Amino acid sequence: MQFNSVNREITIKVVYYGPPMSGKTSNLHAIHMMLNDRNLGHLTVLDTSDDRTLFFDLLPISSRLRSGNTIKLKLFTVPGQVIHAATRRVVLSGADGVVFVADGQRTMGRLNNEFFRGMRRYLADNQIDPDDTPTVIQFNKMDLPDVRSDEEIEQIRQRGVEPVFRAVAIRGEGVLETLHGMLELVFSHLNKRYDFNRKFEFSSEEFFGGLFGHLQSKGALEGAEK
Ligand SMILES: Nc1nc2c(ncn2[C@@H]2O[C@H](COP(=O)(O)OP(=O)(O)OP(=O)(O)O)[C@@H](O)[C@H]2O)c(=O)[nH]1
Ligand SMILES: [Mg+2]
Repeated sequence: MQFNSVNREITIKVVYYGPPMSGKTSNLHAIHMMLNDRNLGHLTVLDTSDDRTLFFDLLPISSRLRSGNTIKLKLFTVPGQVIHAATRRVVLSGADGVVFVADGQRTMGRLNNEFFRGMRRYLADNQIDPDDTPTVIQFNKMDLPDVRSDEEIEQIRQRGVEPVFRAVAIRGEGVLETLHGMLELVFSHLNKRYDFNRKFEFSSEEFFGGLFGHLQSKGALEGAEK
């Protein structure tokens, strides 16, 4: 987290991390489609001609609070291709939270695990304690055949400490729920660590209402509290 006292802007960095082609960039596209224009900045996608992320993608989202402070979320993705390992490490620097986008297909289990371990190692390389970093897991591509069953996902949820979400990012399903879950963790973490709510006159009702309120009224975020 960074606080700029001149323009009273609090910047929070969230990184979408995961194996190749798991749908990290698709999450950002879906968020860009669904959130209010007034909150959204420019979506920067740095990819190759075949849509593989080359360095990172970035979507800034901002929300101005009644207190006069502005919360600026910077959502980044890492490139999943094996050759871009060094870039993944750089993109994780300064991360306040990680959305781990796993590929829900059964054949991808080993790669998901490998990337999850890599993500923890790279956080540590950046002097960030992986055990003290808000992390949520999203199983994406759940529309495909031979994906993990509900029971398997439930077992994964019970074995770990991270909240787990299911998604079909290309249809936007589960994407905002995942983001909402991530931000809840990030804010409670910042609050514990820095007494964030009091110092910045932060109210999660105000923040989440401003960002997601128009969707809740449409029912698009049903189940987000789970
Ligand atoms: N069927 C299905 N395809 C998806 C889904 N999400 C993403 N895809 C497809 O999977 C491919 C990769 O998606 P990206 O979002 O570019 O994946 P990425 O994780 O950013 O990939 P890298 O940047 O190369 O690591 C694209 O062809 C997407 O259309 C999904 O939920 N279901
Ligand atoms: Mg990508």
